[in-house]
Amino acid sequence: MIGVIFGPPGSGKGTQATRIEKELHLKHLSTGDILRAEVAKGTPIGEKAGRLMAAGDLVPDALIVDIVRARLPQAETGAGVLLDGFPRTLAQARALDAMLSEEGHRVDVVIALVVPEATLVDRILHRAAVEGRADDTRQAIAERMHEYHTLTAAVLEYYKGKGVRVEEIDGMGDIDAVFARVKQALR
Ligand code: B4P
Repeated sequence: MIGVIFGPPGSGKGTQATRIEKELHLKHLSTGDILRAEVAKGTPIGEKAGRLMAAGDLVPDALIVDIVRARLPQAETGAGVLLDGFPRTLAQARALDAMLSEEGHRVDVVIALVVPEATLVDRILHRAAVEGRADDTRQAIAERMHEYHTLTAAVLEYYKGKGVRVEEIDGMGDIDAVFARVKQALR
């Protein structure tokens, strides 16, 4: 099973994906986590990505696609994979389809978390106070929202147009309440 967890910044993709991995045993593959690990290690990828991420910009498609291509086969050996934060552009979605179709696979389901923008900003600012993530500043948040609307939102329409099962989930309420809805949709 290949799933995608989708939504705007701060919608709880990473939060829910962690729960899904633990309880439903889908391997969680988060491009955001991978990039932050590269930044922390100070690799050439991290140096390039870190500047863009801190400004709230997406990193280049080619770099992200290489990262996913290198990790997907290993992730696919278990019960299934849950992609978190990828694909974030139409080019990434097409590249993912090409990668999967080489092995006779496809995206089976997209879980799309729906949360109003004011709540997204509140959540991210709350995280900023707790974790101090470089891209959780007001300016970077505004840029991340802009990138989401101009580049990422279209990915959902792309999957709907291809007839992939898209489950739009109310992402409001506490983490357990959202997870209960996600589980129901994945059943
Ligand atoms: P991500 O790591 O994907 O970050 P995100 O969209 O902000 O996070 P997410 O939606 O997972 O929110 P979370 O669960 O943490 O990307 C970061 C950056 O990496 C991007 O801006 C980009 O630069 C780069 N990048 C990553 N993938 C890329 C790609 N494919 N192409 C190009 N660039 C890419 O939740 C947020 C907060 O809300 C947390 O503090 C959480 O505790 C809280 N929260 C969650 N659910 C809640 C709930 N129900 N109630 C209250 N709070 C909740």
